[in-house]
Amino acid sequence: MSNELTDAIVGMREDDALAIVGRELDSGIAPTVVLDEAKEAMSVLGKRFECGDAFIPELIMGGEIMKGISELVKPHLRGPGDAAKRGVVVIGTVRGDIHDIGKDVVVLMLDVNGYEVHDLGVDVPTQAFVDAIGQFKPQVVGLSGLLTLAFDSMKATVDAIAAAGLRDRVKIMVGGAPADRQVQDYTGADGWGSDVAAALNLTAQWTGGEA
Ligand code: B12
Repeated sequence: MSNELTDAIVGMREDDALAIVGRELDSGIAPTVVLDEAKEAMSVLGKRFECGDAFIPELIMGGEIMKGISELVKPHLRGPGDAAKRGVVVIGTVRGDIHDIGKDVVVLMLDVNGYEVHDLGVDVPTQAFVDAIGQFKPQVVGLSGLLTLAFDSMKATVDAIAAAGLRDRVKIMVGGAPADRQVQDYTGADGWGSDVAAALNLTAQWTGGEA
C-alpha cells in the first residue's frame, strides 16, 4: 500500500497524486492494485468527513482526483480487444444519489473485460432504467448507490422493471459500499456486491462466462 498516494489524495495534492500513480504504473504495479490504493485513500477521506475533519469541498476534490487516476489507469488495463462482446450491461446510480466514482470503476472494469456497457449516469429515474432495458436488451442491470436512502430508489427501480413486465428478462445486481444481502432482499434484486470484483463475478455468472 502506497502511503504516499493516500497522503497525496487526502492532502488534496492532485498533481502529486497523479505523478505517483504514473510512477507506480511505469514501475509495473498492477493497475487494479493502483485503483485499490486510491479507493482506500477515498475511504480515509470518508472517515475524516465522518469525524468532522474533512468537508464537502474536500470530498468533491477527492472525487476529481479519483477520476483523474481512473483516466491514467484505463489505458493500462488490457481487455479482450475487439472480440465479440461477452454480454450487455445497463448500469446507473439510482435516483437521489450522485456518487459515481465507484460506479465508474465498475463501468471501466466491465468495459475492459469485454462487456457492452450502457452507463445511464447518476440520479437516474426508475423509468430511464426501464427504457434502457427495452432499448439495449441487457442480460444484467446494475443499480449503484452509496447513500442509505438509495436502497428505496433501488427497490422502486426493481419494482418499476417488474411492473413493465421486464423482470424475467434481466438479472439485477445492487451495489456500492453499503450493499449486503439484506439490501438485496429488501430491493428484490438477484445479487449484491460491495466492490468491483463482485460486480465482475455476478456479471460473468449471469452471462454464462468466467469472471
Ligand atoms: C467522494 C464522496 C462524495 C462526493 C461524490 C463525488 C462523486 N462524483 O461520486 C460528493 C462530495 C459529491 C458527495 C456528496 C454527498 N455525500 Co458522499 N462520500 C464520498 C466518499 C468520501 C467516497 C466515495 C467514493 O467515491 N469512494 C471511492 C470508490 C472507488 O469506492 P466505492 O464507492 O467503495 O466503490 C466500489 C463500490 O461502491 C462498488 N460499486 C459501486 N457501484 C456498484 C454497483 C454494483 C452493481 C456493484 C455490484 C458494485 C458497485 O464497486 C466500487 C469499486 O470497487 C464516501 C465515503 C466512503 N468511504 O465511501 C462519502 C459518503 C458515501 N457520502 C456520504 C454523504 C452523507 C454525502 C452527502 C449526503 C453529504 C451532504 N451532506 O451533502 C452528499 C450526497 C449527495 C447525493 N445526493 O448523492 C456518506 C453516506 C452516508 C449514508 N449512510 O448515507 C458517506 C459514506 C460519508 C460518510 N461516512 O458519512 N460524497
